[in-house]
Amino acid sequence: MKIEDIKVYVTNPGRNFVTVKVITDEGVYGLGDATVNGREMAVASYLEEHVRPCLIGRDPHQIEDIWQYLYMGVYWRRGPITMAAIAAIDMALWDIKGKVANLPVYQLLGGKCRTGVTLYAHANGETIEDTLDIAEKYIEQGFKAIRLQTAIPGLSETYGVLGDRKDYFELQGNRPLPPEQEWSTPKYFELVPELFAKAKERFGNRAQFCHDVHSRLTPIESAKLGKMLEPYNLLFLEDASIAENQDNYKLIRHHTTTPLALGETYNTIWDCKDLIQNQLIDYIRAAATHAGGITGMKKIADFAAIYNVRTAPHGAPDLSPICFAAHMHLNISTHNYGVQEFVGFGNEASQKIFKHEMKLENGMIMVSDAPGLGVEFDEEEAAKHEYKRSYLPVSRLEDGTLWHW
Ligand code: GCO
Ligand code: MG
Repeated sequence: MKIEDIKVYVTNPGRNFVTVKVITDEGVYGLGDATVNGREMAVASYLEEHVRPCLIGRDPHQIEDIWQYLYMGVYWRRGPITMAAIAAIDMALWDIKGKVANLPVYQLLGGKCRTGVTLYAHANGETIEDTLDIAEKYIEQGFKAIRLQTAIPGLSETYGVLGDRKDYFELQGNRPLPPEQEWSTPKYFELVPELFAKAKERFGNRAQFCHDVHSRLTPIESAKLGKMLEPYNLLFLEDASIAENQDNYKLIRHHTTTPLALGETYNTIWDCKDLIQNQLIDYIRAAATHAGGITGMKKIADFAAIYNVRTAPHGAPDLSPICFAAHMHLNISTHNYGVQEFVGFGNEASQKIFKHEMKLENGMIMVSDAPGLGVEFDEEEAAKHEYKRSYLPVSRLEDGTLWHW
């Protein structure tokens, strides 16, 4: 079997997705997700110009060798664009292998370790009351874990909280220039402990809660927040501080027992090596699309297992259903899997493009037994939704100082 062609599609059913199709000379093809939010055309061009010509004629079954060829074999290793391109090819090759074997990918990864994949849902509200009302609906549907985010009083807009102004799926879907948002740690600190105190009061232990700081705090502020939230037994506190300097997490860890999660922007095992090895985090949030596909994720998960770190893959709307499916196969077959972020299956237009049989039951995904990854991509539907340049917002302190993502 040989790789005959590689096609790259950029489509915007409300937000941009980059999809790769690896076609073989035997008619079997595989799909992969290469979406890097706000940098979609960079990955598409990397794939078309720098990856496609090198892979035509190769044996698609040699997944590890092709992974190393694109990673170790190039002078410019790592980085989000390269690793998303590798990821998409890798997912497509696993998809092909599964289709040829007539087995779902999780069977090739070792088979099921659990009956279903536990998810956490998002409750994003304008007020604490709104947030908890949304959380209640998820608890009634059977979700056991929920992320709580509330708009910060006194700031014009809080990242990720849109009330009913816009669907979360389309958040940042069509912003041709980066919008700007404010940040204030003192205002945030007034709100967050109260949010979790009220959640605990209202729900007791009917569900576990987590929270995403989107790296807006300094290490000492993160340590303080972790301490303030200890009485509420969070599932985890995510991206409290940026960890370019991984020593930041030594300081945070030293001060708090609130579990810490990090790594949705990480691209390789090297980005999280020190954090995992020094047991400075509890959950690694790497995603298949951004950390080298199924092969890259397996390397990270196996390394994390020996340090008691569990996986909690990123599941924001900017990862396509192909990435989500790849996560399902990994999550069901990885012993040190923790929890999967879930924001729904996308809007109607997206569901017409990406078709699958993943079933949501009681806050869990029942993984599809379809051969390969189990996702179909409708090229005609995709062609109806053209790429639109779009950016995430930029964050500034109230005095105009540019601030962390
Ligand atoms: C998450 C992420 C998202 C990101 C988004 C950026 O945990 O789901 O932090 O909220 O903002 O993926 O593209
Ligand atoms: Mg996050």
